[in-house]
Amino acid sequence: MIIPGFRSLWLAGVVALVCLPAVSATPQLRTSAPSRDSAQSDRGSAADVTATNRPPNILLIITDQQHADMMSCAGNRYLKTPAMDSMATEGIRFANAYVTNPVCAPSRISMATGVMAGRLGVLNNGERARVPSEVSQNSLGKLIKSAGYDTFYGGKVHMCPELNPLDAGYDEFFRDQREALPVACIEFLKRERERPFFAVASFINPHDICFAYSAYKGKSPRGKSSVEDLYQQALNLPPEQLPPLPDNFRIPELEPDAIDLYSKATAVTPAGTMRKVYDERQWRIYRWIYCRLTERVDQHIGRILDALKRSGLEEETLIVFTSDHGDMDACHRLASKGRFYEQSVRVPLLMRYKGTIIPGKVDERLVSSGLDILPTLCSYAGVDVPDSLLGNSLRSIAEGRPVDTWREYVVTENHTGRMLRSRQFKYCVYRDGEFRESLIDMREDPGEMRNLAAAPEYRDILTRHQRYLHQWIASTGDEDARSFAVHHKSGRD
Ligand SMILES: [Ca+2]
Repeated sequence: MIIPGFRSLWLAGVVALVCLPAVSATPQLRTSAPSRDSAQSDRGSAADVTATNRPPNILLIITDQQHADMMSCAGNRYLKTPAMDSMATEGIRFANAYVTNPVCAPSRISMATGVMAGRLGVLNNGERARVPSEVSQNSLGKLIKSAGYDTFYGGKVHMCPELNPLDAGYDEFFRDQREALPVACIEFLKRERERPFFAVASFINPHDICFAYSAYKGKSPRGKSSVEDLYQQALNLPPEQLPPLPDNFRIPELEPDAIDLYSKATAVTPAGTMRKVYDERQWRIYRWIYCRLTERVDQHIGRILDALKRSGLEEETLIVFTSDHGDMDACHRLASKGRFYEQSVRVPLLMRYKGTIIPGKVDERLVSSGLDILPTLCSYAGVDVPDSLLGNSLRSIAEGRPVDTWREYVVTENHTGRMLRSRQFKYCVYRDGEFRESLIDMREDPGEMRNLAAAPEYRDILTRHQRYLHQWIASTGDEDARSFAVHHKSGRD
């Protein structure tokens, strides 16, 4: 719902600014938003919209298949990502941002709607979403457009017809998702305009890592991928120039059966086959290629950031950066996505808005990229979101205001099962297999090597997490999960 009179208020503000003496039209006009007590209360913030407080431009940058640690600023020593690092240095990095589903279409549908894609009938790529009009009419592009923005969508979409950019609030749609995308995005954001802009730059890489197995097999990768060249380069490198194997390279004991059950031998990246046939060198080559592809997309992002700076728009533009899911990156001898392991479900999430968002902060709270990005952007645009949405705006946290309450857990879903991440533990339950549950102590075992689900001393913690999942099912209408969730037995806690 649009805040009544909102558009005319900020347009009036633009006029007022033009009429003010030059000395008044300086950045100090951008006042801090009023203090709020909880993240819930900064969903759609009418209070922020004053005649002198025009909402910022918004740039949402999305990469494809980049896990949270694929940035130098997250401590990765095997690649250099200066553009991403600059956003982290000048803004906030959410270190525990989880996708709602670790594959493309459902994750992106969530980001575009703020809704768990499973409730729209999509738990895996290839499933057709059923998007009711109350959801599509309140999707990200439409909401931000309703706040009076000029809107642009560039690059990868991969959602459903109802959310095709030109039908979902975007004035313009540019299809290229590689080298031409920064150029088109820069051309859009530099245009003279009276309204603020909202631009989405949705890059394909480092998703081309999907073709590494084709290169290994000597098959030509599809499309415009240059992974074959990278693979040949890597073959000629001395071993010390390849990243080492990850600390959690081993397959965990008591790994739930579903991990192998859902590995298709016919997939472009046949993770189950690679688990068996890749030797250690091949895994290190895989990691090297993944680093280079991530650096490539970082360069594209850097071009956009440079143009923003040169255009003098940096101070009035909010940037949010994330990815749709990660890649297993050789951890547990796995490639690709679709798992509930950290490398698959945890993604980068950076926000920069100079002068407003605290620079250099790292926040550890549990964030859901699919649920929280939409209310966050709407808060900055000054537009209300439907009360039914589960997500929280990240604005108060990003701006350093006290947040009294925050979620106890985030849930990631897919066709194989559910993952529930609490502050200390990660609980997973799968639909199929003899051995269907895992419980990991993420504080003690961040590499997810020890499944505690069958350990008697963790029985109460397991029960508590089973109960959390039942709470989630009841409160979100996740009837699919009810069919396979484990019924908790009475425990002490
Ligand atoms: Ca993807």
